[in-house]
Amino acid sequence: PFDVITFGETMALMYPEGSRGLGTTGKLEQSFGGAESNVAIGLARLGSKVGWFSKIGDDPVGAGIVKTIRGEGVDVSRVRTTSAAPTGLMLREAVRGKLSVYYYRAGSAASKLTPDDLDHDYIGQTSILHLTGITPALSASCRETAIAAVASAKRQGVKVSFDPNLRLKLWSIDEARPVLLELAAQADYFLPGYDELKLLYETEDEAVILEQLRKLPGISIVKSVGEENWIVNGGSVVKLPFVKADRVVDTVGAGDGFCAGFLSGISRGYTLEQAVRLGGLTGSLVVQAPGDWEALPTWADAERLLTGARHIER
Ligand code: KDG
Repeated sequence: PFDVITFGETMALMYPEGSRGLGTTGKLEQSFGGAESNVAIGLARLGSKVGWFSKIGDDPVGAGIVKTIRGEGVDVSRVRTTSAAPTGLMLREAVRGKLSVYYYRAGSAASKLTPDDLDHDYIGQTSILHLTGITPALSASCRETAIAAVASAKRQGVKVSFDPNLRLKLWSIDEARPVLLELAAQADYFLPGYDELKLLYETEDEAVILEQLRKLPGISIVKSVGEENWIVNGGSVVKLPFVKADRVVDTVGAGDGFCAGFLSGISRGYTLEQAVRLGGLTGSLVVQAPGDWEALPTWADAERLLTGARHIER
């Protein structure tokens, strides 16, 4: 049995060191990233039993991604490989403090996921299925796959966790809105960022946003409402302090780090508030190093930070 199973596209990631832009020649660092595998790695490091699946190309990049994710302790037994399309790629630069991501993923292997790639028995083996709004943005068949996976989870009594992860480079807000709101309505745990809610609900008005969240059947955990994170559960709203990072190097992956900590807390039987605190901590650690998942903590690290235990250098 698994605590969490998740699925979605993971791509090679390449970026120049420091503040050199991509429009010049020079060396690139190589890594990979994908919202759902970032969450899976975070969960595995925190000690949860987790599975991730996707479709990768029959290429060294795809094989390397799967090997590393397996090495992190994530079950990858349901990953599919296709020779009909390559593993996707993203490039990133941070020029004068401004981060930009460039996707080379149209027609990628993961965009070819179809509902037939779902192993329903596998989905039935987890307590929580986690997905993000990136998957339905990738292709019509990915959208069908996301919807079919949620239906499968619901049929089998598996809880659904959903992070909208709105990516406006993949689809317009008008295309995204109905799909993401429908998935939010299906979720037991809806994990949006506050800025995403403003776009989804077409308002800057906090009271209106709260009203919309209250109507959802599941629990909403809202990240980064200014200096707060919110837990909205029907009539109840709990506002917790946002955990500030000591230093910020690369903000990408913070939301996934939060989801990993939160879901790990839920799997440990934490209260919602405790789980949100753990999520805040893990999210704040991810941003302190380059890469989308590399700085995710182990359970030992997280526990030391949560309890303020002293680090013995030697
Ligand atoms: O949340 C971080 C992800 O956005 C990143 O790892 C890459 O999955 C990714 C995407 O589609 O942008």
